[in-house]
Amino acid sequence: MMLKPSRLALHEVRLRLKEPFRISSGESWERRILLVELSDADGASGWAECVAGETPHYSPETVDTARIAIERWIAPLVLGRSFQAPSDIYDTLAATIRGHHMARAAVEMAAWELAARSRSVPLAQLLGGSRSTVETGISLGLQADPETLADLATAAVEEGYRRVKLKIARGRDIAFVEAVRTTLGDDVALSVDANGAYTPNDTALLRLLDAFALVMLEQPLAAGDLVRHAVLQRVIDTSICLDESITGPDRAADMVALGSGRVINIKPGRVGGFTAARAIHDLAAEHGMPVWCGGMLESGIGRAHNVALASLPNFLLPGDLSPSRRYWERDLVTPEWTMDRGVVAVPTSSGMGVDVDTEFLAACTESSSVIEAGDVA
Ligand code: OSB
Ligand code: MG
Repeated sequence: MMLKPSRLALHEVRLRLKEPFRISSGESWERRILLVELSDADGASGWAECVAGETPHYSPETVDTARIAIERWIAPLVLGRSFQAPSDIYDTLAATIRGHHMARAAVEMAAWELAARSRSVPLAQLLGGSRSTVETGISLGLQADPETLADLATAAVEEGYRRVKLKIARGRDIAFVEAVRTTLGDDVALSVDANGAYTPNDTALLRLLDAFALVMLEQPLAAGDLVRHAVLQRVIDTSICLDESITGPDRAADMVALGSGRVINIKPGRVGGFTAARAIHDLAAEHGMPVWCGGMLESGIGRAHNVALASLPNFLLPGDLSPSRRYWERDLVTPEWTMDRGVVAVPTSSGMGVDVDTEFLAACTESSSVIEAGDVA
């Protein structure tokens, strides 16, 4: 079945998180969320969420750069053309545009959703998913003191989360992790995420984390530091997981070749979309390397895409897939995402499995623009 996108609508939505979320590289509260609605001439449409942030703290891309990239360079390559499959859109964009992975991913993932809806199959099935539920972990932001963090971690375990991830930063590391491990006991799966806060000079400090039986240490060094991560992995016991470093299948292959870590956090929106996410998943599986699905404080639209991807077989560790009510007073989709005893159900209805609440979306929309095939011919 051919894919022929003819119209792309961008909706920028403002949605305030229930509380600020702090990581080592910055804080997020008032989210600006860029949504892509891709339609074909038959009137079918697919949705996706761009995971670029408001500021270039996590990655060089932002909501503003993504909008420019989509309007000027990506939409003209996609609208009015025919593609055999969504992966052809990935190939076209990858061959023509350097960088802008998050902007490219938003359009590619909307094409996957459009393809799933057109064929009346669940997105998870189209992607090759094999599970009906996905285990969920929580990512806890930086807190002022270890006791507050330990209380939040305790509450998360009581809610049913299958893994607790703590954000760490310079000066908010060892004592914080120790307090949480002591409070939770040894049976809870615990991990930490530094978002690139450290350098090789911190190796002695990072080795102290080996005492806490962590499932993994996520992104201790900067995104470009694949070689330095490999050196670090040789001298610490804790498995390194890479997030920011893995911008596509090429970087995943480099990680495997260099030994820069043992686990990959796959966020489809970071790696250029589902085609790349699946390639990384397959490569990791070939090397016996577990992967899991991270989050980017998405609305229920981005979450739907993450849940669909996380249903693939080598997603062996719980994902950062908290339910809607953890982040939002009201989500942009119906039904909202829920978690039952630490698992999220993979939708079985067509497409991403949830519907955009168009009335609420309109109420939250700051600006929209539409690009049609004719505009770019
Ligand atoms: O590093 O995984 C990260 C949020 C924003 C930017 C980067 C990260 C995160 C999270 C939150 O950890 C995950 C979520 O619950 O969406
Ligand atoms: Mg991370």
